[in-house]
Amino acid sequence: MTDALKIKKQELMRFLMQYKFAINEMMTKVNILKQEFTYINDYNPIEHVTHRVKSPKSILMKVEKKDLKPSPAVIKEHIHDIAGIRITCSFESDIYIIRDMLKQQDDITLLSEKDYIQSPKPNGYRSLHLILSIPIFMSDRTENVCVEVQIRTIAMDFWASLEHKIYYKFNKQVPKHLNIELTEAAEAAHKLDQKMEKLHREMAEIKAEYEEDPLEELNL
Ligand code: 0O2
Repeated sequence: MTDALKIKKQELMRFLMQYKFAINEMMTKVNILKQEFTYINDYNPIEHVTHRVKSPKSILMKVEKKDLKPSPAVIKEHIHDIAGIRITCSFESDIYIIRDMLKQQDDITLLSEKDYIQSPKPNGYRSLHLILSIPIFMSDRTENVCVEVQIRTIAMDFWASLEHKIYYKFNKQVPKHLNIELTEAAEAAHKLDQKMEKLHREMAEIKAEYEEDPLEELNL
């Protein structure tokens, strides 16, 4: 490797490092919220959390697609999903609870929000996407770093994972009949989410009534 290439590689690694640190910061925040919420409310709204830093290859593909100059400053300004966190919740209402808890933190700035739950994509894709900015304190400077947070239910995640696999299996040219079936499957997943949400509400009501007067249940 030539010296010039070595320097480029070092620059790239340092550039990507800030996204890794941003994910670490966000993961700490999400874990604290999860533990404290569970303690107070006696249930855990988060099923699981995954994260990734976009690979240099995917970043460069996006640079090309968006016709950007491949410089760190330009990439940082225009590509906001280099650091990505996916939070999978039990119920649809939990998604907005998590969103609000993140939004209210002093060091988090909400840059944009796309609600594909209220307005699903034509193929049926549902998820809440937030672009957040958080400060990362490095050895010689503070960087505000973007993190894309996708929040969805287990059913939305199940559908999106399979759809993603099918999409790439067919090299992004999915046969029409499969697309129609996938959209129908997204609707089925949505109905399941609605049913689960209803059950969740009913259970909360029963629990609240019982907590008001536990003896009433025993007819004492
Ligand atoms: P990966 O590998 O998940 O990162 P952008 O290109 O990000 O500037 P865009 O396309 O408007 O702008 O972003 P949007 O709509 O917020 O969606 C970006 C991400 O959402 C995707 O990332 C997917 O993770 C997810 N997503 C969006 N639409 C779909 C869909 O129809 N099906 C599935 N399975 N996932 C979807 P990437 O970059 O495509 O890939």
